[in-house]
Amino acid sequence: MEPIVKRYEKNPILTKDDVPYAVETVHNAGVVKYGGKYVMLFRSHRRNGRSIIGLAESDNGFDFTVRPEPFLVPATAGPFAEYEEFGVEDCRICEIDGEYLLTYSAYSRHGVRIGLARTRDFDSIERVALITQADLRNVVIFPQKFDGRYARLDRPHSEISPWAMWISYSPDLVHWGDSRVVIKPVQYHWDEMKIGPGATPIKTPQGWLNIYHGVFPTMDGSVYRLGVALHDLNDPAKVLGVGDEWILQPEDPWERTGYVRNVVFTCGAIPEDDGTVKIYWGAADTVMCVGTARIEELVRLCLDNARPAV
Ligand code: M1P
Repeated sequence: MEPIVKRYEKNPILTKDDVPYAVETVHNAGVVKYGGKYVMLFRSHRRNGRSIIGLAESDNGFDFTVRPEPFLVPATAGPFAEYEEFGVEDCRICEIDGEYLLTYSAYSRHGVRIGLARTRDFDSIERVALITQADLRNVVIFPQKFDGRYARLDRPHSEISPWAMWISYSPDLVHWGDSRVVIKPVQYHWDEMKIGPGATPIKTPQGWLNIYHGVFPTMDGSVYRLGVALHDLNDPAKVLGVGDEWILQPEDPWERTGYVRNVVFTCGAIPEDDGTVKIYWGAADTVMCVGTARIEELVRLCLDNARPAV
């Protein structure tokens, strides 16, 4: 049977050997199309174990060239510095009103929270606000406003309700609220331990396609896989379906071993005019990979074979 996600035959597409400065990993990249090119903001561990964000560009979405200097490194002055001390990670990119909004994990002795920055040209970058408290990761912003408000999927955690997906809204990108839970892990299911928003949601005629990660605990450690959910076009808090089956799991050697074994983790996907989507994923927190899927098929998975959302 044909896989849902067809892996690119030349994976991995980006490794530390492609980076012209010292890093140990290349993974968990947000991707967007800008100025006719694919722009990738990837995470790298430095040898002190802390992460920075680099930028790579491509004409075809497969062959990327890394810029000589990192794109986003922890702030050393100003209000962000205290919260980025341990590194910046897992950047997502959302284009809205001609602006590219970047949401990234900011790590510090106070925990992990989300920083929001913006750029119009991928040369200069402006930090806007820290938009969550600790400990909250994996924020993706919808590339459209709803009744004048920005909307985001995020991933809080509590002992009572572990690592579920929530939605929150904002009038100005700084103040967020009206939060509601939208999708929870399902017991003894491939995503039973935790789930988290992955790629920036993709608009389809049937709804917003949300490609997310789910984690299953085993005696051999956790396994990170990817799945899909569909949200209502006008009311993204309404989930139309969550696909029962994963769409991608660690299988290639570079997905099964590395900095963290058995991980496929997405922060970005690009819909194409031919009805396919390029899904980008970090493999074993070490290298970047890409594969293609048919958007219609991913939507059908959500609608025809759904598991409960909450
Ligand atoms: O090592 C796998 C992933 O673990 C964390 O993801 P999450 O908290 O969402 O499960 C993050 O550290 C992520 O960067 C990493 O890829």
